[in-house]
Amino acid sequence: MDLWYTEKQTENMGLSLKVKSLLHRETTPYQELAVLDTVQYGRMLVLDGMVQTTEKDEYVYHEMITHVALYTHPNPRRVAVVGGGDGGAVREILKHPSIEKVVLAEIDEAVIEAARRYLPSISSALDDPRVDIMVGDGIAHIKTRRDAYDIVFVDSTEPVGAAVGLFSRDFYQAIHEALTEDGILVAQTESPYVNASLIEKSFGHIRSIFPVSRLYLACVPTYPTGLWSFSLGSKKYDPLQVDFKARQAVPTVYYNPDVHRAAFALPNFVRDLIGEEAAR
Ligand code: AG3
Repeated sequence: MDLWYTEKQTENMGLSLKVKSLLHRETTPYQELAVLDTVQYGRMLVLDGMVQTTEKDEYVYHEMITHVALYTHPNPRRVAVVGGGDGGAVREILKHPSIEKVVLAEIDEAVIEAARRYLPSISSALDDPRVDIMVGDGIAHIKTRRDAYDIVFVDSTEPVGAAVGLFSRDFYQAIHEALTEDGILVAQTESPYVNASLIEKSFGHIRSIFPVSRLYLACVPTYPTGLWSFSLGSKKYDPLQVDFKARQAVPTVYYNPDVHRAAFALPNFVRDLIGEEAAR
């Protein structure tokens, strides 16, 4: 008998994956958590019915949410990840030799535990001595910091439940204050096909706060529509002016300097979304 899991991504569209087994399921204080073993993508973390990451395609999202800013900043030493309890972003960040401290602010301890137990290839770096795990409200944590981080990554779930505040102007402003004078913010901002208004709003907030703001894209097979956006706000450095020759390459599966540059090439409908007046 075949077992299938379907994420109903919108009212009219879904992603269906053939399931080998259900490894874990629990209701945490924040959400419903499940780990499924799928034929196509290996083990997969699902929160409130939404696919967060899979063993086989996680590298795209985790490399792209991290390395773009990590290469844009000439010497990233102290960084924070808000959300990201699976540890994938932390693993990528620690590939950069300049990193001294990564603070992971995850609200739901059960996500960290499930990742440690069922997704070791993603969570392996959580035990690194440079990582400080802070289980609690990332917004509250960021609001207590001043001039503390070179980069803040917002590796959130969709804007529902506890994550709504992670897309607000207020939070981006607090990140601006928690960053050093040449700091950078990167936030995952969903699909331009089905979350256009979220991108418009979130990117608009970031643009109104940071002197340099850029939207970039990556192809994540298991997320709704497969096309995913990231919003970057920077106090000083422009991600389009990176001197890659001055930097050592880190081992990656998706990211490289050409992909870095190409990720900022936006289709016209995405340009329109963020009101970018570029030559056509
Ligand atoms: N965060 C973004 C996942 C959004 C997926 N949405 C969905 N499946 N409807 C992923 C966190 C990984 N560290």
